[in-house]
Amino acid sequence: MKPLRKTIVALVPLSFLIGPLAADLAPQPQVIFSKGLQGTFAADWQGVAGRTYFIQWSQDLVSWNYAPFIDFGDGMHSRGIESSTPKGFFRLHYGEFEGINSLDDAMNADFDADGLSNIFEVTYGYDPFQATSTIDGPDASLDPDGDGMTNTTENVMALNPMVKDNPKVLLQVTEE
Ligand SMILES: [Ca+2]
Ligand SMILES: [Ca+2]
Ligand SMILES: [Ca+2]
Repeated sequence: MKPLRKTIVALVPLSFLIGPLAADLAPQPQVIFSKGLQGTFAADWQGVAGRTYFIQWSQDLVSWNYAPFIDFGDGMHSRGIESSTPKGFFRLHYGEFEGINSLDDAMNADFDADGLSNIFEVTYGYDPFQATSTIDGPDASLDPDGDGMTNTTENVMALNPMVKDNPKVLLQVTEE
């Protein structure tokens, strides 16, 4: 019989507040993190009406990344998180924001006003609360796939900024 995986995962059920109304917020029920099969984890928590939720993960408790989804509102929220690393920390990041009344609002909003929607940022590894969240420069002006279209353009055109899917490049004609 094979020994159990030596993977050690520290689950940090931290919750913390963001947003201007933090002082007046209702208590946030604790997140239940549980270990699933094959390096997956489940996060379950009771939502509070009007609240926007993110999950962050970290390998060192210093640098935090956003999981690629956003949740909103009351009811039970359940998310499976895949982890390819031997050790990970997770925490819930939430807040209540003016004008955010639905999941669509939360996904389409641009909390850091950098020109990229929240859902675009968390999907592609940027921080929705920082305009410059990597050492490479402002999130909006980066072009990680090198197709000549900045993240702003990829976001507006609903393209994948990590794949060279720029139709202009595909149809490029060289004049002689
Ligand atoms: Ca943004
Ligand atoms: Ca950003
Ligand atoms: Ca690009």
